[in-house]
Amino acid sequence: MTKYIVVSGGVVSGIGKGVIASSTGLLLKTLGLKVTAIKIDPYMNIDAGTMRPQEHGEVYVLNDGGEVDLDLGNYERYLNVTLSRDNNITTGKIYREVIEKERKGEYLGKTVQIVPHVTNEIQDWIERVSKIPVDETGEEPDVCIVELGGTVGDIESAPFVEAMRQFQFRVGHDNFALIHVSLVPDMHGEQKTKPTQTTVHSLRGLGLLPDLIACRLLVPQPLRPDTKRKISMFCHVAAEQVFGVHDVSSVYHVPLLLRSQGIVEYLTKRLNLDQVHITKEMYDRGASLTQRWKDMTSGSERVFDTVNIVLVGKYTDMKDSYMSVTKSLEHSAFRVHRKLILQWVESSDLEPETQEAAPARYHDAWRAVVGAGGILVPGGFGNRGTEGMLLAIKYARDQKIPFLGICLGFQLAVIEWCRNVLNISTATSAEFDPETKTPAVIFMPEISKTHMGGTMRLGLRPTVFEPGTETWSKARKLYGGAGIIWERHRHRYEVNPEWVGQITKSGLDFVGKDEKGERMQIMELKNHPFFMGLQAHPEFCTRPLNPSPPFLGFVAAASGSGVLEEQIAAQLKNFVPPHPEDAMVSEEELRKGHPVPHGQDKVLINGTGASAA
Ligand SMILES: *[C@@H]1O[C@H](CO)[C@@H](O)[C@H](O)[C@H]1NC(C)=O
Ligand SMILES: *[C@@H]1O[C@H](CO)[C@@H](O)[C@H](O)[C@H]1NC(C)=O
Ligand SMILES: CC(=O)N[C@H]1CO[C@H](CO)[C@@H](O)[C@@H]1O
Repeated sequence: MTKYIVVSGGVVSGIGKGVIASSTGLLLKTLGLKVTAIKIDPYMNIDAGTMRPQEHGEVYVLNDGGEVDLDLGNYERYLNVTLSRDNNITTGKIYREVIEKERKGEYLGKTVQIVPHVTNEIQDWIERVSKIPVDETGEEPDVCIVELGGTVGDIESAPFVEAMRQFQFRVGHDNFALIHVSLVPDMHGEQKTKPTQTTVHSLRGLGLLPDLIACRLLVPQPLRPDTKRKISMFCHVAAEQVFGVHDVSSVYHVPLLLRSQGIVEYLTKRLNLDQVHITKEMYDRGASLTQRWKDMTSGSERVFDTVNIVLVGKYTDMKDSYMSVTKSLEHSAFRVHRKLILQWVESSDLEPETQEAAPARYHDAWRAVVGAGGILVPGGFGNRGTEGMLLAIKYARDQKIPFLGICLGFQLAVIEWCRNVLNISTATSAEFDPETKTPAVIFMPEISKTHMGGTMRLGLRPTVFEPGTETWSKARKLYGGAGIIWERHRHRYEVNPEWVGQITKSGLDFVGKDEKGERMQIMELKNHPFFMGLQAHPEFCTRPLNPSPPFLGFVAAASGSGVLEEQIAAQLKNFVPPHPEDAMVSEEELRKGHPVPHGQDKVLINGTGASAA
């Protein structure tokens, strides 16, 4: 029987419910349990791809091409699992399912209502998805964390709260626990419990009893014993059921903070976790995870050397849209024992027009770029600000500063090369100028089997390294020397295959291509400390204990001499892909024309996203 831990929120959203939920999952993993996660987003969208990144942060892409909320990224990273688009439930998806059933006559003409039809659909969905294997064991998970987005009491979340109320009886008391995350405001040193009392009160009114109350304090001071007692008393729970989660130096400390307050013991008792069968192998794995996590967090505290990375992008004031990029840099910095100093530069600030309009901004932006240990140009949208990115790339190339280009950043590095090395001054992307006569980057959709016509290239795809690259390519070595690697993609535009000959001849190598050799996927410049670009989004597959290889290489190169060589040697020995075996297909199968993992070719690969590069 699967154990369910529902994590709900009260008072306000955005106080780190996702981190508390994924930290809880991680702690259970250290016991040797197999853990999966489901995120419920109580809004009507069916696909995160259609939402504006300014409003919602990053669009996170899954192996199966699902475009989801950045919270699923949190779970994949903490739990080292591979989730599917079904792990994310929105009101829109549930309603669509119910309406489709109604159209097919499955309700036998009865009146279709929120209760029971929508609430049943929610419960069925959770039960079904919680059983899908998500890790290298290929077995059903033991525990499923269900994070309920929004706050209890919202109109939007009402059907989900009711579904959870019923669900506790469906699966039984021993298999259902609820963690309620609440805010404890700190007003001039006084910790206020009233909001928590109110939200727990309304939770009870809706028929849900909290097993644990996680009190979030947005200050570095821990929850005081008297506050804890007060909450315990007024919320009718034992003191051991009240947890404090104050601000800690990094989110990676949150699991340790929760454990020190006894969450593992509590949940073990409450859910009878000691009766779950755990193999010796899983038990050992859990123990080693505990140790490695501790080493990572305590190691990061003793670090004094810094690595200075400049991210040249758009929406840089919406830092959430680069969540996975930031995480990849963070994980890499952990590995190389450096403190990450990340500076955000709005790319248009680097353009000559800004020099006239806002000279101070222009100079600040350039000062950051010039002082950078490494320059990163991530994925992005549309034309605005691309000239600034091109200037930053040229600077990195000329001045031999480590550079990493992701998706649009990769395409722009190729355009910069065509303009400034091949002297094709009008070289550009068909995305910016559909009429251009000199397209270095063209529209090149993927032909979908299930969908008529071309669609966005979305989801896990292989990259095959060119023969001979094993001797010199940094990218290949960072991936442990593998011949084929797998990363997630999300794009419609590609390097123009007709230009590849002259680009390669002039010295920029495409070391990795798709399985047919038609799409350019990894570029690298020899005679440069580190100059690499990827069409894929490797940031979606980074793990705290297994940083994304290109990011690791980039951060290592930016950390000073010798560090990259050290990391390459370590990767050649130890690199493990973050994907379970069956997410990837063998070389022979690729040759026989299986460009996407089994099962996934049947999935609707329907990019609804905005004009992603
Ligand atoms: C591009 O122009 C530069 C400077 O005029 C010249 O040195 C270089 O050879 C040219 N490159 C090509 C590929 O024509
Ligand atoms: C993470 O998952 C991958 C694939 O499922 C597995 O090969 C790897 O060993 C896991 N890593 C850790 C640290 O558990
Ligand atoms: C099994 C199932 O219901 N899958 C759905 C998950 O959500 C996506 C996107 O809304 C649907 O396309 C699937 O049918």
